[in-house]
This record gives sequence, structure tokens and C-alpha cells, in this order.
Amino acid sequence: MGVLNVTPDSFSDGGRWFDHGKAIDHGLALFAAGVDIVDVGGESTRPGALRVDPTEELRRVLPVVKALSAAGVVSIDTMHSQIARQAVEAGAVLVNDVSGGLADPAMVRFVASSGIAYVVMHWRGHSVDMQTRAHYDDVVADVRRELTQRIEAVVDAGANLEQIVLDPGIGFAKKPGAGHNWALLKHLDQLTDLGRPVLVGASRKAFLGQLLADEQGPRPPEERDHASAAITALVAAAGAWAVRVHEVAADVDAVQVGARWRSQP
Ligand code: PMM
Repeated sequence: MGVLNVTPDSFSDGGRWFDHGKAIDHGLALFAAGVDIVDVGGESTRPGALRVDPTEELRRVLPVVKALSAAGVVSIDTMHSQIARQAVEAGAVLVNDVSGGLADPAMVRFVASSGIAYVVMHWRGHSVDMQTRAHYDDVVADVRRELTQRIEAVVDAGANLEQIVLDPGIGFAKKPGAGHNWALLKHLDQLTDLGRPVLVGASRKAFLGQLLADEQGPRPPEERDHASAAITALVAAAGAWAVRVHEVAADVDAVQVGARWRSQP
């Protein structure tokens, strides 16, 4: 899954694809580089980010979703049911909701009535203060339990289990210094065990910047792609269904390495 942020302020590529023409060209380039899905988003969820007005979010994403759906598989990264609905009408086939249905109560009703594939990510609150909620007894067990509760809520709303993809929410209410992200990645089997496909979005995130830090400070986001590809190979070998990545060339190969590793008896 290639990331296409049509935003002025995402943490690693904010502003690069804010223009519709540039966004569409980049989406086409992601398909050409071998991604199976382009994930189009119009609201930054970096730690500390403020919400975007839904009218503005729709203006950012809709023409891009429309154009790219003619070329390949598109997912819409949104917490708003109205935007999900219009993106699906424009051709998106997957709704990627980082709040797992918690931000907009109408989202799970839309998912249930439309039958659309739905990413349920582990989330504890909006980006503006999510890092204050990064308290866990056992991060792997707690995320597993909270995701299980979200699955139940989505199914209770009338959706089928088969629509659901799970995501541990790397970097969302997870503290780089506390090892939360590494624990979730290392013990991914605790999520794949739940029987649903698992998506991992580790690309360029702060815990990698911290791992690769030197005397100048954390490694900048655009210099974290080799480490991101290493994570891709490891989680593919551990049975992840997909990875959500920015600079895709190395990851396309890393997915094959991980899958081949996994199939080796
Ligand atoms: N991370 C971001 C945005 N959307 N969606 C899913 N399913 N999983 C993620 O980990 C995720 C996401 C934030 O990263 P970005 O600002 O680079 O898009």
C-alpha cells in the first residue's frame, strides 16, 4: 500500500502532493512502482495535528480518488463517514479509518450498509493529544484486547467479519521511548492470530528516527526508508497482509523476500 497524503502538513511528505495534478501523478507512479493499493488521505494524523474541516478534506481527496480509481485499487484514509461514502462512490474499494470507527459513530453504519472493506486501526484519541494516552500494562495484550472490542462493535453494527482488516496503529498513542511500537511489531502473531488480515504502517515513523539517531538528533523522516523496508521484510515474514509505505521501491522487493521466507518449510 503506497501512501498518498494530499495534505500540506503530514510529517514526512506534507505539501509534496497537495496539488491535485501532482497527487495524481504520484499515485500513478506508485502503481507503476508495483504497489497494489494507493491510500489517499486528506487529513494529517501526525502527533499534535489539528482536525481538518470535512469540506476541505473532501476537496483535497475526491478528484484524486476518482482519477486513481480508474488506474488501480484505491483506499481512502479518513475518519469521516461522509468522506468515506463519497470516496467509495468515486471508486475507492477500501476505507482506512485510523480511529477504527471511534471518531465518527456513523462510520460503522456506513461500513455495515455498504459492505466495503474496512481497516480498523488501534486508536485512543485524536492526534492533538494522543501521546498522553500511551499508557499500557502490556502493550501487545492491551492493543489486542482493544482491537477485539472494535471488531465486536463493527460486527454488532451489522458488518461482516470478512470486511475487516486490523492495524496495530504504529505511532498512534505509542511512545517511541517506551518500546511500544517494537513490541507490537515483534509480537505481530498476537494480532494475525485474530484471524483477520493485518496492515502495518511503520514507514518513516518517529521510532525509526530514534533508532537511527546520531549526535545531530533523530534521523529525519525521508532518511528512514531503508529501515522501513527492513521492517517490511520482517512483518511480511511474520504474516502481515500489507504494509503502508511512502517510498515503495525497496518495499515491493522486501515484501517478496518476506513472503518467500515465510513459505520456506
Ligand atoms: N499512519 C498514518 C496515517 N494513516 N493508516 C493506517 N491504517 N495505519 C497507519 O499506521 C497510518 C495510517 C500516519 O502516517 P502518514 O502521516 O505518513 O500518512
